Amino acid sequence: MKSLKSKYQMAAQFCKILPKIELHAHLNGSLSVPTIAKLVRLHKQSYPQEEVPSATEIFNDPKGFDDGYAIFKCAQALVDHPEAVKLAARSVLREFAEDNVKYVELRSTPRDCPGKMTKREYLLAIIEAIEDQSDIKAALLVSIDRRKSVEEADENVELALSLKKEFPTVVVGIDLSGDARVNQLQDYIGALQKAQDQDLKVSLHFAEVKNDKEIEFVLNHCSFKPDRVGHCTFIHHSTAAVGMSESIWKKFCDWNIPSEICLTSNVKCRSVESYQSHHLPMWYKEKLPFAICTDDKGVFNCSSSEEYAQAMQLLELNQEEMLLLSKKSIEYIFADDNVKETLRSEF
Ligand code: 6MZ
Repeated sequence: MKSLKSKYQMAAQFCKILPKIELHAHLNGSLSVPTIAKLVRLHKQSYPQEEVPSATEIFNDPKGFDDGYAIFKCAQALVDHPEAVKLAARSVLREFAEDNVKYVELRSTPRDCPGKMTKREYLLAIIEAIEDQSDIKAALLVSIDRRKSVEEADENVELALSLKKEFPTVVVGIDLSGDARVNQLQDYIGALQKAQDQDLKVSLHFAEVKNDKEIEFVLNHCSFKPDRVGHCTFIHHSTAAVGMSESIWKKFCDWNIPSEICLTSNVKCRSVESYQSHHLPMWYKEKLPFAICTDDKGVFNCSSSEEYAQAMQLLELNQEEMLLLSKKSIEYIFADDNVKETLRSEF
């Protein structure tokens, strides 16, 4: 009998060479230790009068959502001018490529840093990094932070729509993210619907924390339907605990919208107790569409290969089944059919 550890190591070796798709990666959560070191140096050179976050703040191993959000804040303080944004995006793209990821959708919240860059310049820097490289196919989702106002959400959608006109193959969608314990998702539906009406795809952080009101609102909405949903932790009646009815799970299954599954993120944020108790097997059992994603590979110290390996072990899949699972994710990307066709032939 092989030990769990050696089984995982075998899975990890295989998943390293497996061609992969990454559909849920927040730019400033994906910065590796070497990238952070480069960003610190750049910041000290560019703005010597400003303080940079300390190593203990930024390299903290998160033990819940609050720790995670504190680390994002540090990373964002370093990525506050176009040169830093470009450095961050280039490094993240290169690292995914080195991990044999063939297509990545980066998502990021545009930030206006007075005297340093506008939101448009922020996004242009990421677009430039995407266009400049040939190691990996990549696209961008413009994020809306639910901690910010609805007016800001509208502003981000407008910006995304205007950049989509200039860079139609790069700017492909909108993401609603940010601390799921703050504000209500319901208020942002108008902005999301506007984006979708004008051909931007929408990915929604959904049921990342227990919030039956939000879940039911979205599932019962008569006109708005996201194109993908992230996390979906508190949807199944067994994970949702008290109060969530079986009919909600049934509705979610009938919806059949692809989920972005982020195993390590959920474990480290403590929204699930362990990999073994993760909700992913229920998706597999019900044949629901999903993609394995990293969420924030820097903050949660993980990689695409490792996430795929965790899934391989949890679902007890063989190599053939794993290749099939990875290949299936191509169907859920927001880029157009030409990109899908090229990826299908590469896998
Ligand atoms: C919700 C998350 C997140 O946009 O500055 N973000 N939102 N749930 C999560 N799960 C842990 N992980 C990251 O990247 C950092 C931002 O992405 C969102 C948060 O709004 C965070 O501030 P960008 O590139």
